[in-house]
Amino acid sequence: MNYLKLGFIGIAFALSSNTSTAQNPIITNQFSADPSARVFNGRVYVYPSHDIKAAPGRGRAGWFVMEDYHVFSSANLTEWTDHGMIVSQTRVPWADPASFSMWAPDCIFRNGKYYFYFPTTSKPKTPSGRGHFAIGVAVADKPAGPFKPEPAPIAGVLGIDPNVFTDDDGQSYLYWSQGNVYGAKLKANMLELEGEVNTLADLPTKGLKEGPYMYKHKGTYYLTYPHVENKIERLEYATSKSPLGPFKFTGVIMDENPTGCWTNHHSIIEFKGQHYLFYHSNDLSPSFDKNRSVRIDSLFFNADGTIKKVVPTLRGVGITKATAHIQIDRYSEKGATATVDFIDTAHKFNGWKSILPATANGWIKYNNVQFEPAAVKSITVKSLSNRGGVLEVRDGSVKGLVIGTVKIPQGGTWRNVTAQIKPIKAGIRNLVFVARNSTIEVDWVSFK
Ligand code: FUB
Repeated sequence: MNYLKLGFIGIAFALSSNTSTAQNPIITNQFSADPSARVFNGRVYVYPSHDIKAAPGRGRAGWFVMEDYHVFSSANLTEWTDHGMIVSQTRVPWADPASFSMWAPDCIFRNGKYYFYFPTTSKPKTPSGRGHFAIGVAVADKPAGPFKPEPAPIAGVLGIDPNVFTDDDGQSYLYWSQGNVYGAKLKANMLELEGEVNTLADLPTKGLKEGPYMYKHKGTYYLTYPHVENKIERLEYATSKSPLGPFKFTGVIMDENPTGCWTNHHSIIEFKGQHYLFYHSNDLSPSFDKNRSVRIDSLFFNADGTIKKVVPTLRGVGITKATAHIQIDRYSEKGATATVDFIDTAHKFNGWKSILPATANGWIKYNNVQFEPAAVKSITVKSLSNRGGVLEVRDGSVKGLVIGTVKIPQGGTWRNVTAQIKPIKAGIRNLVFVARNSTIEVDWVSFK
């Protein structure tokens, strides 16, 4: 990919808060990409890039357009709070304020402060000149800011996609990319390089590599990175016994995105004993892959230290409360004739619906729904059915016990239909939804 050197940026204020429940993608109020996930104070914070649509005077049509960053957090990986904009291209002293090139960031806690690293285009040195990608730092006392950008970018670093890793001995490292992948020690102040820049050796030489993310697991250093082995990026990893290599190519974490989204960019965390891969696809913009959306799926290490390939899902991760609006279009499994579409193709941020035909394999399954000890007595389904139908809710499998039968009246408009259900024991259940009589469209279901 020929990344243009555009310019830009800004600061950080925690603005309005906005919490919503989501599966994949996890952020549905805006486009988001390049997620850097971190665990701070028992919560997961995600620092993504923020794609927007180009408009006259706002970025370049057909390319990445990115003017600021938001931060999001969650205690359970399903309910996400948007803490608002934290850094913008107009508030970084050294950045070109009109370059719309605030690409993949990272954030790390050190010395009692939160250091937010971001690439953007520097101000051109002459009126007719061009800036270049540099990496800046903004510092905060809290993970959601306010962040104050440093007056100048990190000296000696040209490139994109910063990632910071602190080893067990307290030494921090900065990784970034620009054709190759680079790594260097950081001084304790986290704002300057200490010593030389290393080109990380023994990675694939053919095809773009970018977005490095260092992860240490059981004494091994995993340099993980997107790489174009074929036509678009896939996520790979190389391992070493040292944070600056040499590395040995070890495997693929995630294959190329089936939607054709050209980029992928990721991070890995361990949270409450489980590893997670944060990555992106283009769920909310299927026909333009520079308007992306962040996803999460579980990641597992094999006993020999290799990583099991992660298969992208819509269900994503986490337990969904029975009383939430359960978006069954983010399914765990489905029969061949069940489909998913946008509720309103002109307004994709309104989300998706499931379309369940009354055929043998028109079912959809949604796993890991938490029913609390206080018994739920009814289910409400936001649905429509042009010819009228019956929605069966089954426990566990397509042939499982029917726990609810909801008569969906004939009509082409969405309505909330409530029906009594059989008693359900407290615990985590997998639910299957089956249409009878005719096709039923479902926006969400919820128990009460
Ligand atoms: O988001 C802009 C660029 O696309 C990132 O910096 C790359 O890693 C790729 O995801």
